[in-house]
Amino acid sequence: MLKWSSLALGIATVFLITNQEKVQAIVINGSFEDGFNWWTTTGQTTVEDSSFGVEPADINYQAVLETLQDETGINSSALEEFLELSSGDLTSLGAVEGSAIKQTITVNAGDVLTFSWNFLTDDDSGDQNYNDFAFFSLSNVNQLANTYDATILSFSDLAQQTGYQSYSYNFTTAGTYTLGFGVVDVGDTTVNSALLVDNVKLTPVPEPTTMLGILMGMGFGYAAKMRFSPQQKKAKLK
Ligand SMILES: [Ca+2]
Ligand SMILES: [Ca+2]
Ligand SMILES: [Ca+2]
Repeated sequence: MLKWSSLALGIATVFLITNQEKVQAIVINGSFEDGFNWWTTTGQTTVEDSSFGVEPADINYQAVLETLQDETGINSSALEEFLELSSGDLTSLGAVEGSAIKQTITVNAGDVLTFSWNFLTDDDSGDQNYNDFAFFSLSNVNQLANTYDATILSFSDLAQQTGYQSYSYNFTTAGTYTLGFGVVDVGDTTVNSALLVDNVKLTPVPEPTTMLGILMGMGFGYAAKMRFSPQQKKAKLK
């Protein structure tokens, strides 16, 4: 009886503290099985199954972002604005136009973002002036691959690919972020490249506050024991 009440108090304390401090860190529809619901898109973006010529990394569908074959694409300055980047983050890298998707996420320090990606290109000229690239963004641009990395033959409409790869990112600072994925034409607006994205996930990691909660819970439990122990002894004697 006594032990259970101490335990319940401890658990309640942990629950209260973790609930106050932690946010629910989640990417909704991160596998694109529900189209682009919960995502915002710009440029040429589609959700494709294996008939695209590449097997999705997770279940039946994957996001496909392309750099557009015509010259009416989303220019890089507009992409910077869309992804809430600083002016010049993409244009300074030679990016001319492209496509992107984004979702707002709220994370705790220690949460881990993981996703699968595959970069495809028709631009296998080996010319660094037209070195299209794919990236993901939080508050800055993180390049995933460029045309030199796409060394595997692709059976889609695009000639070369990197193949699906996994990426993992650890958040060191809690907060609300704009998570973006993009692909850009570099140097000119021609010769298509694509970024395939699938299985975007956030894995929560216990915070130090959880440990504090457990320790405080243990403290309360101990205090309760000290207070009620004599009464229990008395009850036992009766
Ligand atoms: Ca999927
Ligand atoms: Ca283009
Ligand atoms: Ca290009």
